[in-house]
Amino acid sequence: MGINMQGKIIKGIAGFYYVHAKAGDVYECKAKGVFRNRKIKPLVGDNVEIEIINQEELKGNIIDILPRKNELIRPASANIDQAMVIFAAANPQPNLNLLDRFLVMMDYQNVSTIICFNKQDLISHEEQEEFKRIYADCGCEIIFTSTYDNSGIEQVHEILKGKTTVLAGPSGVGKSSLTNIIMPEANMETGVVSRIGRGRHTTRHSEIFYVGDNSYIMDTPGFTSLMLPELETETLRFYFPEFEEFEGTCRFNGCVHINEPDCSVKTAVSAGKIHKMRYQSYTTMYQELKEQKKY
Ligand SMILES: Nc1nc2c(ncn2[C@@H]2O[C@H](COP(=O)(O)OP(=O)(O)OP(=O)(O)O)[C@@H](O)[C@H]2O)c(=O)[nH]1
Ligand SMILES: [Mg+2]
Ligand SMILES: [Zn+2]
Repeated sequence: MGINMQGKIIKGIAGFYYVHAKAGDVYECKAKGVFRNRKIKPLVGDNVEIEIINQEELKGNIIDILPRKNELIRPASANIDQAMVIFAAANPQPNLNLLDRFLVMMDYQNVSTIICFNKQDLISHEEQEEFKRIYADCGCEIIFTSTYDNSGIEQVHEILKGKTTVLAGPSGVGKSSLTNIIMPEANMETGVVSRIGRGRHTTRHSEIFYVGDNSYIMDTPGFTSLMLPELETETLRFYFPEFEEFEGTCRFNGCVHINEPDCSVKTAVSAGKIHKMRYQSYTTMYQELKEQKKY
């Protein structure tokens, strides 16, 4: 029998799992059949026990998965402390509805999220202030970065400290560029934004990097769309912290703030107390959930 070791799965490609062992080596591992029988699939981020088959070639078998702190469906991962969702402030123009979906998705999975608008160098002060206004009461911290002039990078380091953070966002927004700055050794391929706004050296699998100080980041492939979690239409509103202070003050009990008369949320939107972009995202998602329910 070989030697056993503990480590963390940093990526999984084509049936192989790459396990970063405590001593620093990365072992190429297969998962033993036991997992398949027990219907458990190892996830990126899992802390595992491996049995070393070949120390020279750094090959091993995963023989146990240690208890998970949590498990995310999207992006598939385990033991995640927080997410940083990255959108470009411009080029490509941010799809805020997609961003809002991500916030719902993460909140649903009980993971707190930091919103990062990268490519700050491309926008004016006024445009930046508008993003701040939109997300002022969404319950997430919001930061602005540029990998071109390094603005906001100190703040990113601060946020990552001691945590495992998923970096997620659409393609071409600078996730890999940020990963490179935070951790130059990662040497991720970054892409030129093509006509359709997709990075050429697009990231194809999730990978975790140790960035020192007990901190890990997970670079993930860009997404272009996001399914909403299976929510009841009546509960969607609780994923918008902006609505909270008005909850219970509408004319109707259980008002979902869509078509009801004397709705204090709608009044707050008209008065500019709730940003209309956020409310618009809400109504779009609400309609979508309603459509889904019909089938
Ligand atoms: N202007 C500007 N461009 C940036 C910035 N950060 C990254 N870029 C450029 O944006 C393009 C895409 O960057 P990537 O880091 O590959 O983006 P990504 O999010 O990893 O993309 P995927 O891997 O496809 O998901 C590259 O051409 C970068 O040079 C920034 O702060 N400002
Ligand atoms: Mg990338
Ligand atoms: Zn209402």
